Amino acid sequence: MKKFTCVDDIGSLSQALAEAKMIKADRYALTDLGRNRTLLMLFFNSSLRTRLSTQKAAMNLGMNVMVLDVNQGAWKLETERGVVMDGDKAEHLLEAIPVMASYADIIGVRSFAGLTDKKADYEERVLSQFIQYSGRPVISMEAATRHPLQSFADLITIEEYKRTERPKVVLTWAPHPKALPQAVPNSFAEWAVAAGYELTITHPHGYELDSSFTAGAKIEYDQDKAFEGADFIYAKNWSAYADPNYGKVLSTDRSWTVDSRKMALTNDAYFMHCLPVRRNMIVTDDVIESERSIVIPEAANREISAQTVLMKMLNAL
Ligand code: AN0
Ligand code: CP
Repeated sequence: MKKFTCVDDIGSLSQALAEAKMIKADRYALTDLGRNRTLLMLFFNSSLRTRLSTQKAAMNLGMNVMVLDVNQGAWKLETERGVVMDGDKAEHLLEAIPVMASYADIIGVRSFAGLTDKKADYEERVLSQFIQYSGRPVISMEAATRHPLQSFADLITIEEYKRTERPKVVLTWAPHPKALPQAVPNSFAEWAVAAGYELTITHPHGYELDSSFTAGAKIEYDQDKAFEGADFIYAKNWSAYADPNYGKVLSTDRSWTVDSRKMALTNDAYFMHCLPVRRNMIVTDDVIESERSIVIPEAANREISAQTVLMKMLNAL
């Protein structure tokens, strides 16, 4: 595997899920595979889970790990070509990428959508430069349009908890005070459809996602109706995708917050969220603390999804 950016990059999804299960059964079975191999993790944005779980996964495989927070301690990097660099950016990606690649065997990159230039975001201008110029396998640790390590962990979790072959999974928008990217919902929709789940997406009018990610899902604007009979509720906020409101917060309507009344409409559904979550905006305290909440095992599976991806990349070096 030369890059891990979307569901297609993983190859056979059922095989990858089987490999993940094997890794979870014994995550220290391959401690020699990554010997003398170095993972460089590069963060343009904050992280708790991705940073720790990916580092842990690499250590489980015997890799060396280097972590760099770009823009905090390292030189600020210019990412656009042709800019006269007379501002605060001291170095260009076009020099920084090959330099960093010379120290690493695999590179992980986190670079969120800027949410101002839709074209630049949806062209994945930062991630694609790493793929093009590093000469190394590249892992998306959440890029502008997708968060594949999260979606893979979400599927590992659903496979562990599902009670029917084809569960009804509901991706629900929920309110948040700040503008967030569409990467997590885009990616979750793409992976859930690829897994063959019955996927319903519910959100207020104006929050339609890019249809290339939601093909195969049912869109239901009535949140209560969407929740009926659900086996899994996957909550997430995102900002508007559709023009002219790209990247904007159109609503903070707390009638969309996931609460116990809504959970009671479901088929005793499990509650999922990628975290970090804002309590009593996205979900009420009682729902996230209930025995149906699986947000902690979901986050724990980030180690497993990362280790599966790293194993595949190491095997292909
Ligand atoms: C980010 C997002 O919504 O994409 C990261 C989620 C994993 N969330 C926040 O910035 C709060
Ligand atoms: N879910 C997730 O990616 O969390 P972090 O932003 O903390 O890495």
